[in-house]
Amino acid sequence: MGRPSLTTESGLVIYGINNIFLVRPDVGQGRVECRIKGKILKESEAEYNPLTAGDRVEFERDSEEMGMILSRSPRKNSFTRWNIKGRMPQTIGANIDLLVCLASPEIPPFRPRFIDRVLVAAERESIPAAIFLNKTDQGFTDELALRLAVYESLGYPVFTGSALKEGPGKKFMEALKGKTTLFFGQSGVGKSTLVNRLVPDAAQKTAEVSEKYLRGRHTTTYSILFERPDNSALIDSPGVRDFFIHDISRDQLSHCFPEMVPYAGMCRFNPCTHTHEPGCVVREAVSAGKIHQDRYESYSRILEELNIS
Ligand SMILES: Nc1nc2c(ncn2[C@@H]2O[C@H](COP(=O)(O)OP(=O)(O)OP(=O)(O)O)[C@@H](O)[C@H]2O)c(=O)[nH]1
Ligand SMILES: [Mg+2]
Ligand SMILES: [Zn+2]
Repeated sequence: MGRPSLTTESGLVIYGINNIFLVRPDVGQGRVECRIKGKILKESEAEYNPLTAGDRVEFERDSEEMGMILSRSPRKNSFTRWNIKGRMPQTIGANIDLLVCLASPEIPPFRPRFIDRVLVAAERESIPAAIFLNKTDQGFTDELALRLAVYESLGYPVFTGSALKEGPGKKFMEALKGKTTLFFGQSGVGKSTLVNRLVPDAAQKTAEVSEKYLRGRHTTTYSILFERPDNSALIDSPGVRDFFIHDISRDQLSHCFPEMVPYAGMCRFNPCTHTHEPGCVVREAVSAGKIHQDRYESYSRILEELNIS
């Protein structure tokens, strides 16, 4: 058994922790544990974590199971979370075909404001987004149904189900086919439970939501990709408590609200922040009930934050 020759291979990043990256080679079986050759990738010099689940890389092996990453292939897109007011960016998935924002009705509580932020971030990256309301066994009120209908009317598919009890349903499974889907959401909404349901040998850790605070326990700590036999892949990601919108300009923000897009450039002032300016067609649309008040409220709050940061 000699040392394998140094040929360049390509592969898919399954996860990265502490600068060790697990790569699934495109050709052949198994997994290769890789480090980055020369410690820094030129494609990612300014980034907090250079590689994440879903990235495609070129690597060379120094043994059957160990190797060195030479480069990162250009990304179609990537999804980054900025917690603590934009001070700690973390890329949690790359080359995503669908972002599913998971939510739950009660434990943890349903937070449309949080969902709106995630949708804005997805729009910004042009990543198609959908909502999965999990834990329907914990209750499903008419009010919640109405709130979800708003998202559906905006073109975001809405799925409901229970990862733990009856499963996610056929419609959801159809939507995942052939795609790389990122599961994202507050801690404790059931992302890992859903992954375990859909990938029988995933064995992702799950943990009960704190009864006292109705918050999850941040059980998943790094993004990890699972491939399914139907040519789809799922990325489980670490849950967050808050989600901040960061590197987006104030003018750009309304482009990330699909219901505001038809009014682009129609206000008396241009640019218009759609907050106080006279002759603002967006605010007229809110008053006329064409834009949902609550979505407008999310817009205003994010804009306010962008002013401060
Ligand atoms: N009743 C009910 N409980 C669920 C359902 N799905 C998940 N849970 C429970 O919710 C808790 C949190 O689930 P996890 O899968 O760990 O949540 P997560 O979103 O991965 O959380 P983080 O990894 O912290 O982001 C666990 O106790 C699960 O058993 C469901 O459909 N119904
Ligand atoms: Mg989890
Ligand atoms: Zn306006």
